[in-house]
Amino acid sequence: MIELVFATNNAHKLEEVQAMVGDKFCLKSLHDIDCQDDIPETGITFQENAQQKTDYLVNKYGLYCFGDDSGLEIDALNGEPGVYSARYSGTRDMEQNIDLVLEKLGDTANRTARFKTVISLYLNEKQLFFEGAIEGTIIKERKGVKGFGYDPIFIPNGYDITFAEMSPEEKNAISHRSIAVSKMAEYLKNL
Ligand code: ITT
Repeated sequence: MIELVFATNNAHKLEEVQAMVGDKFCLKSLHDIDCQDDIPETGITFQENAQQKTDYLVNKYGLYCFGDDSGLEIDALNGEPGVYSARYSGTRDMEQNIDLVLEKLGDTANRTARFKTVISLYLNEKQLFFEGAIEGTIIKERKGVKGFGYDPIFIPNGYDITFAEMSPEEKNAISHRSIAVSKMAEYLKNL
């Protein structure tokens, strides 16, 4: 088995990705390798932030690893909140972050947006990136209570319900994160 560190402390994410990459790889979390550092995320693109995570682990521990960064890009806001998705309003409070998005959009007719994930993988002395995106629109009021983040205001194209109205299975089948993870899993399986 090849050990691969996933730059996350989210046990749920780790379990989900482990199931997708199969038993050729044994995934470890930051907790598993005793890394309690606050890994910098200062890039201006998802790719830069994802790579900062793997660069950090490679430099400090010399381990094979991957890390991801995600967020919401709204066209009428020039791609914001983008890499600032988690703290758009200056806090991590998602009520305030969503309020700010809705306030900035106001009655704007152009409400197209996408969720994006970029994964950086460092394995066998190679640096690779995998990207996933899902297009949709931002509605004017929150709908649904499932999921997290901006899910209550995002309707993916081809659907008439928000991510927050979908079951986790339904969302995971089409989400930006699962698209990026599937691409990485496909690459790892064919190694
Ligand atoms: P880690 O970096 O510690 O994993 P994070 O909260 O920064 O946690 P992400 O980089 O995956 O997580 O995403 C950044 C923000 O983008 C996240 O806090 C949400 O506000 C938003 N976001 C990402 N994926 C989302 C999704 O599937 N649904 C709703 N919002 C999402």
